[in-house]
Amino acid sequence: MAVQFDFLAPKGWKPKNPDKDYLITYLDIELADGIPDDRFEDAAASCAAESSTGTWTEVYAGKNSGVKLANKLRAIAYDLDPKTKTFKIAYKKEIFEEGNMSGLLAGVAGNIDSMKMLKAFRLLDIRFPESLVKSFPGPQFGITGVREFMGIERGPLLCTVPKPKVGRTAKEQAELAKILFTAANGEYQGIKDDENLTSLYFNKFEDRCKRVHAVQRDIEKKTGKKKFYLCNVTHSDMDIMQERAELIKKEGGRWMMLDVVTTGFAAVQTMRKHNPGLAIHAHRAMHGLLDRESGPGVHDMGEILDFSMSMVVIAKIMRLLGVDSLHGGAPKTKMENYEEPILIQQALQLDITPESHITLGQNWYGMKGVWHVASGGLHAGTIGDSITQLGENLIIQAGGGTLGHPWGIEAGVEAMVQARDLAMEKGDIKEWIVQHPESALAKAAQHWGFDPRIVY
Ligand code: CAP
Ligand code: MG
Repeated sequence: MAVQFDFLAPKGWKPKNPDKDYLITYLDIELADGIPDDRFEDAAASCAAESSTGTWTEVYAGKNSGVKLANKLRAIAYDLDPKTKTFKIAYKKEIFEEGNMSGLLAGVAGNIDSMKMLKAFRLLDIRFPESLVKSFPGPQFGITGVREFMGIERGPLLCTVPKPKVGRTAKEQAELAKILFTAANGEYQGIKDDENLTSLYFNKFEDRCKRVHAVQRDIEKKTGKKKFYLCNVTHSDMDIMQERAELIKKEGGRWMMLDVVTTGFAAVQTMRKHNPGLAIHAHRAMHGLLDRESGPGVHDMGEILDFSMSMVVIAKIMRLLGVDSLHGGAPKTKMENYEEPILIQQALQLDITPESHITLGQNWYGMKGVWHVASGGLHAGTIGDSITQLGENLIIQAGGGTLGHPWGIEAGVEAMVQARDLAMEKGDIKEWIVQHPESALAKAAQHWGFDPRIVY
């Protein structure tokens, strides 16, 4: 119950100059069983109260109570839609500390997702005002900076995660890197650690980092073609992560990989701050515990069942905190997408992200764009859709889809390169296969088809 201050806007009210003075959130809720629909306004006002300056009961309002400022800084619920139970909350920007994402989220997504009044809650989007956008570092390299150090002007970058996920020794992983970097006339760019490969007894971080980067340096020298290794520094000890990042730099690496959800927002911002000059690849392992919504209405404001925040919100946060690439979902992956991947791509890459029926849009004031990573059950028969739908500033990752090619690893690499180049030329894959029946791509399509193989 929102009390003491008025947290509900009059009908039709909209914030003036939102991008100058307000942070806006967009929420979708379901009222708890037994709470009648006519309490929706109260629920919206309570969300505004509990996430800004209010609480459940009237409190002392006399001398030194802070009530005057609390009233001035109170958040306002507006744009209420009783049919879809969606609404927006406008927060005065002064209620947030600039450059502090953890503090900000403790407000806008802190307690309200635990209120008894609700049985489901989804933070659909956050629109950040100019001052807050500019208070965060953003990507150090981004799309343009990575294209520069890779020496690649156009087209997606292709890479592979060794599969099995873990099991290779550091030496064996370096040998795989050699194959990936030399097959298909060296037209393949990268190798990536899996999200759960850190420093294990049979594959120590230091050993792996040295061996794979030695292969990278050697092949770059021989071929003149730049390669990349998304080397996983993930650890719950920030000092160890920093040491690992500095070893990558010392070994001539250009990227570090971070499991950004399991390490957390503070870790991402701190690694960006003390970055020894590496691009940051963000893996989102465990994001499903934050953004999974199993309700039928996740795409169209229908009924929701869970407590979650959208992947659009996570993508915006990661762009602000300064990652250079982020897994964002893609068409035809083995993983579930709760928002259309195009919405993630637009939040990661455009200078003006447009609004949509479930998002608020965003002005990025020139902040660099982030590579969208398409990954998860992809293979040469399906990557074309990612390029067609999401554009060319993509890192396309295929682990099983490359290493599982029936003719072997080199053929897997070749098929991926053929599929990428064909999609860049807007060619028709089925027609191309008819004309090239003996190709690695034809074999891949014969083996996996043109759709994702949903195995789990
Ligand atoms: C893909 C992957 C990636 C997922 C992450 C895996 O392997 O290495 O971690 O794609 O999901 O472990 O499953 P395959 P998302 O290429 O062999 O499927 O990109 O959705 O965050
Ligand atoms: Mg993985």
